[in-house]
Amino acid sequence: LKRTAEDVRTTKEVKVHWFPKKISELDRCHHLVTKYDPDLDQDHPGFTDPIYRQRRKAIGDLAFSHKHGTPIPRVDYTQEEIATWREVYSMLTEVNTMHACSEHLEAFGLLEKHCGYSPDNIPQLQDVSSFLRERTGFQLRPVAGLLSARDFLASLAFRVFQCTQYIRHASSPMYSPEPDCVHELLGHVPMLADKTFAQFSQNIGLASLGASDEDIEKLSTLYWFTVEFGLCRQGGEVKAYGAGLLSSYGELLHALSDEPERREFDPEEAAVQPYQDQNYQPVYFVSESFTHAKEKLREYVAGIKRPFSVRYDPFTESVEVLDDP
Ligand code: TIH
Ligand code: FE2
Repeated sequence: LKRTAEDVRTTKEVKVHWFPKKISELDRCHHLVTKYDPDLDQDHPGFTDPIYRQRRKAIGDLAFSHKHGTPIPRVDYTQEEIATWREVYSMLTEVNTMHACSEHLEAFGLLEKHCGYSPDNIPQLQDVSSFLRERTGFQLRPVAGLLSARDFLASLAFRVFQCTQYIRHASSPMYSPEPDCVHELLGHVPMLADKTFAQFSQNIGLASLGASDEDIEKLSTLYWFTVEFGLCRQGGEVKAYGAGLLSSYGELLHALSDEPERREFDPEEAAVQPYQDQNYQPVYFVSESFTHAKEKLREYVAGIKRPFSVRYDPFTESVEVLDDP
């Protein structure tokens, strides 16, 4: 286990991994995982496209120099980027109308009305962030690529969603192995506008602060099978609420077909289920409702051992650390 000089020491003299205590400390939570970087991954659809790689770098640099509390820079998207967006947008709005959960569809209508969601426009993160803040207190912050699980989950504790700003390669509009603005804006953002879902997301984040590497792995797997690939039951039908489904037309149809296995959501089980991150999932978990999923998550989280507890104070946007007696 890696220890740094900044690891905190609780009064019980147990060393705990460093974690942010106030929202501005998220400026330090930007460690990227490079496995899908178009510069390094030969299978990335943009690997052999120097113009794409250059563009990615320019947009990524905006994120690297971002500081909490400053406006998210606006990106002037090219015609080619808008064409990719348009293609996915038209396909997704069609299939999502049939298969997305009601919370997603409701928020999507509002985003079209207030945030510039349309086939011909890639919405700006700053506008979307302001919208979410009014709805659920969530805000966006730009990130240059796939983040480490620890940093990503930590930001959720503060109702901050780290959000990529570049778009997938034009040759692969229907599926991307890594997050991009299509995935964030069409998959995650509508769900983050729902109060119960926002609380569910923050709870996973709070549970992750200072957690052991093993628990981080379990929480990110749990996140994977809910926030990314979760299904739920509504009006006697199975609907999608996971962002990885709502942003990928190909995987959404796969998830609802006879091919994969669908199981009742149980956090103990989902936390240790092996997952697939290069291709479609072989297993999905179905929840009764978000309220139900949130209750189950609460029970699961209560079983995680930490020598302290945390409480979020929305007035100071900081985490209070309480030593357990
Ligand atoms: N596969 C998703 C898409 O094509 O939109 C993107 C991701 C989901 C989960 C991680 S990246
Ligand atoms: Fe995601």
